[in-house]
Amino acid sequence: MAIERTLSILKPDALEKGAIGKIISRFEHAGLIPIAVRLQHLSTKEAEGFYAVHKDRPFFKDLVSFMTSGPVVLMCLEGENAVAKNRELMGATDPKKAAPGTIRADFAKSIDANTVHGSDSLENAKVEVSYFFRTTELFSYSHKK
Ligand code: IDP
Ligand code: MG
Repeated sequence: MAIERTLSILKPDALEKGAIGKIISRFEHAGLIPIAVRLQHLSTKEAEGFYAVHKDRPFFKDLVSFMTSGPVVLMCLEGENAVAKNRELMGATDPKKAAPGTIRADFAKSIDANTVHGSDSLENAKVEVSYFFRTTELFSYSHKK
């Protein structure tokens, strides 16, 4: 398996629940290392641009409105198989369908407010990480045993 980088976003509901630390702790325990972390309140333009692939979906407006309703935590996670591992920890998009023990099963209350975003492929991860971070803002390091 290769070392990959993926984009993680803790959505506004994660911050409102006071769950930043708990969620990041799950990533760290799984060997997904935050190599860039930033709190940001997305503008409508930024959220629309980020979710441009969904622009024709019926939920697009609600998604943008939710993602701009409060600050988010933007993170680049690095580790073995990071893209798939992050998706596994997140659980299914609809928290009602998310496997027990996943972040969405434990924290999310609806498909709109589903607590976390994670890139869905290595290709998209590269695009999404560079949407929010310059390469000079990524600081690689390892966990020592
Ligand atoms: P993902 O976040 O699990 O990758 P996507 O299909 O990429 O799911 O959708 C992006 C986001 O759009 C979801 O996280 C969710 O917040 C929202 N979304 C997706 N499908 C629906 C829906 O059917 N109704 C309302 N919101 C949705
Ligand atoms: Mg997605």
